[in-house]
Amino acid sequence: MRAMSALPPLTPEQIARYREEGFLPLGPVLGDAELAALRAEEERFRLSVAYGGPANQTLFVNVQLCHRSEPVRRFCTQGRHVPAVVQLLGPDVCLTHQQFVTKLPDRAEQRSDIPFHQDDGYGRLDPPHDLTLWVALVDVDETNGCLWVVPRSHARGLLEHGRAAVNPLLREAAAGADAIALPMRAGEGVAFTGLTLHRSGPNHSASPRPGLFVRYCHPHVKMASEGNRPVLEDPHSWMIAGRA
Ligand SMILES: O=C(O)CCC(=O)C(=O)O
Repeated sequence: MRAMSALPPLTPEQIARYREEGFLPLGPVLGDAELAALRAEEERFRLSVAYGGPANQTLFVNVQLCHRSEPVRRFCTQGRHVPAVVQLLGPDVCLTHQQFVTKLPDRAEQRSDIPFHQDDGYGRLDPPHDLTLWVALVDVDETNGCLWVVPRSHARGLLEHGRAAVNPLLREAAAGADAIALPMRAGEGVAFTGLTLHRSGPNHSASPRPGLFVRYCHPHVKMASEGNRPVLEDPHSWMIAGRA
């Protein structure tokens, strides 16, 4: 049984690695009880929403859940990763987006593939002063759709995104060949910048692959994809450290 304990503060080397590589594995960010609660919440939301997609849809995304889920709210605002987020992004930090992303088994197909993109290629923040935490809610590897990242890609700035070939609802940016897979154990998290190219492959296992995506930003950024609205005017934005 894994209990919750504070993450040790990030070392200067870890912080430098995040700045250079554009991502940083944080190790376990969930205890067993929290992991079970978040897995139950993921299933509750996925099963309660009438998705309008095709009958054979395998990619499910449920967004902005803090006001509907105490376990999600507690994790996003007080999780053991929060001090690390403050070290990497702070001292002033705002929560701006959360979502469960689940890939049901794709059999031999690619339907739940999420092509390479930057998070700023979807919801652009200006300036791009943001960080995503992605948490595995089951063990993930290349078979069931783990994350892939392109180290140092954040240094290329915001890239052009087009409609994804595999799914017209998704966007895609050209990536190059130097991506690395990030296999993770259930409950582990990885932090990456909003400009870090990443993707996740299809789920070729026999079980669902749920993940939790949480995006933080500086409280003064503007939501460039939404008419330059200040992020704190969005009802889903919450201060979690420092001040606005
Ligand atoms: O959960 C995943 O597989 C990846 C999600 C992702 O990359 C995103 O939502 O930007």
